Amino acid sequence: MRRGSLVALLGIGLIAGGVATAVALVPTWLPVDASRQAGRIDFVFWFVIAICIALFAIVAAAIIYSVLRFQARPDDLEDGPPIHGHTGLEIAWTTIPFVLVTAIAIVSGIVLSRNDAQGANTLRVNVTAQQFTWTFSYPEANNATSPVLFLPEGRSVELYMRSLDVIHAFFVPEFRLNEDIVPGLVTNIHVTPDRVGTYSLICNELCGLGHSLMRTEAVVMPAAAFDKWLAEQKKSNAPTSGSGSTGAAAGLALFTSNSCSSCHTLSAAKASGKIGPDLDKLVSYAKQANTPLAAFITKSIIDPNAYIQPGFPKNTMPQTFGKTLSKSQLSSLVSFLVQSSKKG
Ligand code: HEC
Ligand SMILES: [Cu+2]
Repeated sequence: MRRGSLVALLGIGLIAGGVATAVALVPTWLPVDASRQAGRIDFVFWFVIAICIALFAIVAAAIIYSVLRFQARPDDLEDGPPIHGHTGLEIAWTTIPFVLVTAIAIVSGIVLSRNDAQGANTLRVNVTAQQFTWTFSYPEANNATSPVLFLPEGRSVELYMRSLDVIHAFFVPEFRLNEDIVPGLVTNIHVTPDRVGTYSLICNELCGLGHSLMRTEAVVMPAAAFDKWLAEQKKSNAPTSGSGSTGAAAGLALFTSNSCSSCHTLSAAKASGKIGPDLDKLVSYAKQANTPLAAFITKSIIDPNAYIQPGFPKNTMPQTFGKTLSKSQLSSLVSFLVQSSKKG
């Protein structure tokens, strides 16, 4: 090959590689990373991207150079010279990809096993996913529950995840972690948060009409603040303190934490969901169904398909509240709805 051709090939390759590198580096493609796992995942990601950019530069150089250099003149009707392969080239283009893919596999394997390695003093959190809400429960705090995932900075956390109905998936982009939650299985995921902040926690598996509403937050707190929070939860959830608070305030909290507000309108809860009936009109719905108000509400929560409000879809309201709400939670939710709908 002539020297000029080599310089041209190299020049085209450098320009193509430079453009690809700029596209990879200049826009901020990824959210901040907020866990030790995220840093490692990003390393694999950039490792693969770097390989891709190099390959792209080589291929682009060969193609662009060939298109320019080996064009046939309009009056050139000759066949091209017969070529019978090139053993050296074939060995090269088999060996190089083999080495690259093996390198990616090794790097990924190391990262995955490091990401799963728990530190000392792992915090366990039980995660319950259901259409269309998240519940996080802390065994270290007498199983206190929270609709938001609170986590300590710098401590190993193992999440044990269950689904009460269909397949969901746990995803926090800033942690770069995603895991399916499958009915009948307990799946788990390990995370060591390392940046204080509030990140969105998303269901990442289409799970029904309310899927896009199945979001909450992962809040990473400084370790001391988290320990304080956990101790408070532990105290207020102590087995001796009875079945928890009841009454309107508790009902309102349950209404929000069970994501009733994402589907229903209710002025007492400042909710404006449109997927289910307007619960400010419960009094007239109960009359229509010919059932006393409290009994109508209770039945509608534990067995939503027993009576379908005309004009609204069946099998959309979660069928699981009868299982997930305790008796006292159900009764405070019902009395809250009775009170607020009588006002409305
Ligand atoms: C994914 C959306 C969704 C969620 C979440 C949801 N509902 Fe519903 N709800 C509906 C739909 C749709 C209906 C109408 C169909 C039916 O009657 O089952 C309904 C019906 C009802 C009814 C009966 C109203 C009537 O006129 O028939 C009550 C009461 C009710 N929901 C209360 C609640 C409460 C309390 C919660 C939270 C614990 C809740 N819903 C959560 C969608 C939802
Ligand atoms: Cu989901």
